[in-house]
Amino acid sequence: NMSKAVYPGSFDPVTYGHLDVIVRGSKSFDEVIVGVLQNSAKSPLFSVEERVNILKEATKELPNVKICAFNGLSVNFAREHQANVILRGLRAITDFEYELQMAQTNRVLAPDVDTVFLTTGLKYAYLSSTIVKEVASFGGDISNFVPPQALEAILSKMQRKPT
Ligand code: COD
Repeated sequence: NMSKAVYPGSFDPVTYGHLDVIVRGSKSFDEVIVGVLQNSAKSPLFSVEERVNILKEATKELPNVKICAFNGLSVNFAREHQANVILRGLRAITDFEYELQMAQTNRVLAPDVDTVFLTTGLKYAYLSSTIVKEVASFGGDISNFVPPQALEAILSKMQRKPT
């Protein structure tokens, strides 16, 4: 009986904080399926295909991690993949209310799917895709925040050459 978790998110783009959750999740579950949300209310910098490709490159050393795009509800995505766990990362108290509300809603929608939280490695706790994009937009160095594949993608999107 395989233990499978889905890890849904926007990943616009993936940061070292997300990767920390993916790597640790891949040690606790037989398989982790990262779900890249397509129908986001936020208008993303990267298309879903770009976000999927960046994640695929950044996780290619992890054999039990798969990357998929998804539409609609996270719980349906979990069920489609026969996963009974939704994996999420908790950075700080500010994440908690939103995450708790989502987990409780998902519990009602799908009582068979549980949400499991990993607390972030302190090294990456402050990171968010939004902050990374802001720093990059002003020409700041983001190489400590995102894996090389995401760095390259951001720089080419913003028409800047790596320094
Ligand atoms: N360290 C650790 N964890 C982190 C870090 C970090 N530095 N940065 C982000 N994370 C965690 C986040 O806390 C989150 O758990 C996950 O990584 C993904 O983060 P994001 O920001 O890329 O993704 P979100 O939060 O925008 O994803 C939202 C969903 C796509 C999961 C949500 O909108 C969703 O499920 N949508 C589908 C519709 C649905 O089912 N809605 C929920 C019903 S209540």
